[in-house]
Amino acid sequence: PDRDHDHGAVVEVAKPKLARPPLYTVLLLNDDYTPMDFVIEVLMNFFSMNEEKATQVMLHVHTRGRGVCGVYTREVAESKVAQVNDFARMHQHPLLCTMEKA
Ligand code: TYC
Repeated sequence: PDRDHDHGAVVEVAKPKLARPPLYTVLLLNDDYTPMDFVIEVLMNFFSMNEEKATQVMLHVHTRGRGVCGVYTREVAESKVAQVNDFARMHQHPLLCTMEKA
């Protein structure tokens, strides 16, 4: 509380609280058919990973079943999921991208 200069009274100073937006994890799911190179291309082009990082994440998904592409606000996450799934379908691959609350 801040002291009021004239009267010594306690003055409540408004401190606007900015709530952090909820975050969402965007995930890739493994499947038996999508080529590894295609998954690497997706991770580089939609999630700004370099080739080394994209390869690591692709191999993690391949061996563990799912893996994290990134963490975003809801609207950005929804947009990534839609773009990746559209791109995969356009190339007739069954690759699935999904999101969940972080
Ligand atoms: N399992 C696929 C293969 O053996 C590769 C792959 C990796 C597919 C990650 C999807 O999200 C994926 N060709």
